[in-house]
Amino acid sequence: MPAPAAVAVVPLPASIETVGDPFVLGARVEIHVGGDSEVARIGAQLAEHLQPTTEAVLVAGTADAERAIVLSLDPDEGLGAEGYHLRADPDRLLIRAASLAGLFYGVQTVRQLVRAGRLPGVEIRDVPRFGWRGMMLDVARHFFDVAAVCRLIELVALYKINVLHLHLTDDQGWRLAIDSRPRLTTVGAAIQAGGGAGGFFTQADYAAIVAHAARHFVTVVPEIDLPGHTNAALTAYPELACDGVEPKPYAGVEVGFSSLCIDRAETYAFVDDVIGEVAAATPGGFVHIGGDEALSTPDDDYTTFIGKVVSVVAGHGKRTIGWQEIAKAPIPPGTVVQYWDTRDPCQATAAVEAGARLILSPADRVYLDMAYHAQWQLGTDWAAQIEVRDAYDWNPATLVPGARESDILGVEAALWSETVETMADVEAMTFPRLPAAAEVAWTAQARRDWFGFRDRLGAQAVLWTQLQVAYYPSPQVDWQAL
Ligand code: TNX
Repeated sequence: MPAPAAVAVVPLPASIETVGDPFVLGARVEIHVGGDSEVARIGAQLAEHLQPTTEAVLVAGTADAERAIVLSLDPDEGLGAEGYHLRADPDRLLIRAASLAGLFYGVQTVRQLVRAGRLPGVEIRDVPRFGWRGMMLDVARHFFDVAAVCRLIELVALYKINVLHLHLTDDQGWRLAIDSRPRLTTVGAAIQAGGGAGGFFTQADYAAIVAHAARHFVTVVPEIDLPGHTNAALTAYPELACDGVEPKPYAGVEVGFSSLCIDRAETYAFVDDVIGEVAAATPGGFVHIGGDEALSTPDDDYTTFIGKVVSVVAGHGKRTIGWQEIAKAPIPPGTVVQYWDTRDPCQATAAVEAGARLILSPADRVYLDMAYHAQWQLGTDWAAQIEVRDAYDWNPATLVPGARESDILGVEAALWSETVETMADVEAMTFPRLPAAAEVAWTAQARRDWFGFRDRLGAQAVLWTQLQVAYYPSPQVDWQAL
């Protein structure tokens, strides 16, 4: 068994040096937060994480004290919009950043560094490779409630994930209440895959998720999947189907059989109402329109429809994201295309040529619904079996022919929920592969290697045990808590 990594931070920071003796927390420690109430809030989050081993007390201002933790916002610190500088000496633990996000990330690093009441003496300067470090959760096939989503936000924020993409609608269910179209959830949310009772978020629930995400520096990206994956919407409003026939609720897991009717004014009134409410409820800059697997929408109709929907999104003040298929339509520069189907990289190349930027979600690397191995009970393996090393060992810069580093917004791991029913299922599929994807997104390629990652990952089990995360103890890793 290899020696446990002394400084086991995931994702690996941009630079890290050992500088001397550790910072010992002791029974009581002060956290100095200056005068900014937002910094104080981040300090309070740190204090909470240090419980119950250390009583951490917040001190406004920057009084000089022995053995204090100091959080300080400094516009001149550099390291960009998300970077931070951390230094642990015997008498001081200093976190400085130009932004609140940077301070928050410094705190996440501290959570991973504290072992047995102390932090090793280190100096870290850290900055991410990509600005988009996402996790997608499908709440449509199986529904996950506010508490589950909030717990997931907390767990992924520890790995500096900054986007939560919610796949809110699909054939099996529509999961977000839309005031102007109430039947979407009074009718369209009744069931879920397998036929059990469904569920949905009220707008207040959604606001609670957005607020919880914001406290963890996570932006929520809502996805309304159009024009396919719409059986649930059609059960609620059959007039949106070309044949006008009300379909049955769908409890299976096939894709590609449903479509909105493309050349009806009513369809665009519907899209405008829905996107308008979703945009108004979402502070983030993006709305995801799906666009995937519209196999029963004729090609011409599909391109017409996507072009119109992109304008609708822009009309509500947001930028469009769509799955890679939207690159078949003329998309304006500035559109974001999410690459998933590695059998068809040309769509992503075409998207880049059209001036779009890419989010990389290669299904054979970061689809968290893929099984780990042949005996694994959950998930599927249409793209691959994905062990943690597979999720780690790839380079975003060489994935899509013709896409340069600057064409890539970042990386997003996606958890589809056809087979994933409980929070324990979510956690087993997400951990440890999400931290692998997070490091792919955060850490420069030249600094990454599997063996170093493996040892730092093994140390995360200490935290996961405390947090009662139902992770998959991959045999590729020596787990420290086992
Ligand atoms: C493909 S990826 C889908 C989803 C499925 C997933 C299952 C994508 C954009 N569409 O509808 O849930 O595969 O792995």
